[in-house]
Amino acid sequence: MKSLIHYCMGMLVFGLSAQDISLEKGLIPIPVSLEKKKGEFKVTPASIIYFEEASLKKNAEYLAEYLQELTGIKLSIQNNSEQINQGIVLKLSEEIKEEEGYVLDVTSKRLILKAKTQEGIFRGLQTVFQLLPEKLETAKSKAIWAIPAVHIQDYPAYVYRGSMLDVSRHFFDVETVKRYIDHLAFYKLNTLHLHLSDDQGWRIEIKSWPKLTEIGAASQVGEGDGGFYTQEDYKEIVRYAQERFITVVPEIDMPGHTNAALTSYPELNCDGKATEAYRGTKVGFSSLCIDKEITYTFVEDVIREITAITTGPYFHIGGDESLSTEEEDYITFVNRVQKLVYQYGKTPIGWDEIQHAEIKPTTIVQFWGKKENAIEAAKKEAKLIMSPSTRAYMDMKYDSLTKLGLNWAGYINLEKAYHWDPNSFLDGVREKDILGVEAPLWTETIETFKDIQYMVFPRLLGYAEISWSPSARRDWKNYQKRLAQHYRFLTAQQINFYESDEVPFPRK
Ligand code: TNX
Repeated sequence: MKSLIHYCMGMLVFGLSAQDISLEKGLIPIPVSLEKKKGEFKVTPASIIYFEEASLKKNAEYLAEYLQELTGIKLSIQNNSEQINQGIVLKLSEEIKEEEGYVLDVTSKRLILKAKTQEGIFRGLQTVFQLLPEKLETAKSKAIWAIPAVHIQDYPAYVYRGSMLDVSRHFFDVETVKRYIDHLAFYKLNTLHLHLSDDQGWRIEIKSWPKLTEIGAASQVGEGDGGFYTQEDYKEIVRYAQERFITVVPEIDMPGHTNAALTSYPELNCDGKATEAYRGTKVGFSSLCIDKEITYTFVEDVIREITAITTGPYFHIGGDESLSTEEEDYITFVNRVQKLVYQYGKTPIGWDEIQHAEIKPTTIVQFWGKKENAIEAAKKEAKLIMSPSTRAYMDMKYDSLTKLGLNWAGYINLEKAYHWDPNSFLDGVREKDILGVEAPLWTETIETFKDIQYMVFPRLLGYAEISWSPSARRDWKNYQKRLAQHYRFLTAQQINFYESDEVPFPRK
């Protein structure tokens, strides 16, 4: 009897999956290659998740927890190094050459996910999640979750695939940042850049300079009390991100965008007087005092304390819009700070203006505004992160009707956000100059997680695809359709997203 019920349910699920999951259409980012096969693999409460090496235990648990969260049913996991011909198998394999690459083989008997690294397995699991129906049957007696039979080979186009969250203009607590990290993970992004300081607020505890958070964290744009991360909070964010193979890039923006520090410590100002807290949205009015030695003691302390609790290889020094710093002073400052970052064992990243200084070929330049800066940086052999404000700024309004956001870089609808190629975006910047792509979310107008989601979804999916999928696989028309299919995940996850008319979303 039971097997009859299973059989009927199976038919039902199969019937659903046949029209619901037209494979490629729902997958974002689109895989490098995908071959549909006959049949489907049925996950049931009795399915076992086998992992062949102990190092894959976390990935096996992650898969089990993901399913448990959706269904309440926990599959068992098992370390087993023998050849397994049934069930779900996670396996490290030398055959796969790309660090984050994976191969997924689904037949009616077995789902096997192979990768060179744990990271690759984690990326592949996101594909598995997107192949599952968005709503899973949760009654234990009926639970069968079907995954269509398929052979997928996949790896990323760029090693750096990120998003920036500005926690300075408005502060977002640890829980919110974790939810943001979950969103990034689902789309195979691997970097979270946190903009931790700006004129409006200093957001990370520095033990040797306690007033930065006693005074400098109390403000934000408009109303509200601001806030900050203790070093323990920050470590928790780094740990949570790391579990998802996401690197946190901390940014301390300097020498401009430093009013919060200048309010906290009078001695950092050239005239020795503390500035007033700032809750507006103007840019370019503040500067650390370039000629004072204490400035460099301060910067070194900050770099030392933050790098000590940052596991990733980068430290972002900002360097944008230092409009009240003389050019010569700016260069002196960036040269010194660049050296400090290397001294503490990290690779510096800076906004594109830093190319005016004597940057090393290993220093990374984040292009946002001036193409001449990007071209010069490439000439100096520095690698670029592509974040063109006219395409990749998620704080830009979608169109004139968008309530949140700004429009100084223009409106960015979904097509504009998706339909560009980093490798040919700037004459003079070639593929080999590019480390990756990052989509920043500045938060002058963004106050809540719902606001974040509205500006990010669905544009973020486009950036994820640009940074993961090869350009030959990217196509706006096909993407529109897949995005419409993907609607099922956006709604199932209760994401507050922008229902653009550019996409044939199913109407409720
Ligand atoms: C420019 S882009 C800035 C930020 C603002 C943003 C608003 C860049 C490196 N600096 O300070 O928040 O515009 O869109």
